[in-house]
Amino acid sequence: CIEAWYMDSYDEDQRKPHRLNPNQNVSLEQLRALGVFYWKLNADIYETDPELEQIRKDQGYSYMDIITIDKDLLPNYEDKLNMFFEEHLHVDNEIRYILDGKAYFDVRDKEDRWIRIAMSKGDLITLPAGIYHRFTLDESNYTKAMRLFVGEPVWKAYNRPADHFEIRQKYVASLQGS
Ligand code: KMT
Ligand code: NI
Repeated sequence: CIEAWYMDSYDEDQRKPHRLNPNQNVSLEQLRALGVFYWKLNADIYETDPELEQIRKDQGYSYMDIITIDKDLLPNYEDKLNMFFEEHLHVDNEIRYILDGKAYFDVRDKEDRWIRIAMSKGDLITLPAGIYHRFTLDESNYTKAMRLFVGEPVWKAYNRPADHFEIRQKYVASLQGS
């Protein structure tokens, strides 16, 4: 299962865990209340996995590609990592399935505090459209991830502040009472 926790506020080295002291974990239930959903799959068989097929069918994830985030394999590695770590939102859900390696997805909670979600092989996560988030590698500096999308992919990221976006207002409204 994934582990998630509230982050400290130190700026140095984004690849470190940045846990609070004492640590404050965040449950899957708390993540669900933010619209973040999680599946555990068998990444060894991702090419033929019927469970993945079922999720893609149920959720309409018609598009998929694979991104390898590695200094020697990804063009413009540093620029891309810097971009991914800028706090941003998308007008569509962000769906990522970790096939190998590790990574952190950070999401803002209702009180605007950072939650760090530690993803490793076999973890599939969906971040709702309109949530402020960011992405980083951890200290192992490598991940391979499947990107899924409903229809033609739109990777456009809007850096914070993007509060005037309709999707942001819709997302914030969806948090009421959850
Ligand atoms: C995003 O928009 O935050 C990303 O695409 C993160 C990198 S994909 C593993
Ligand atoms: Ni994103």
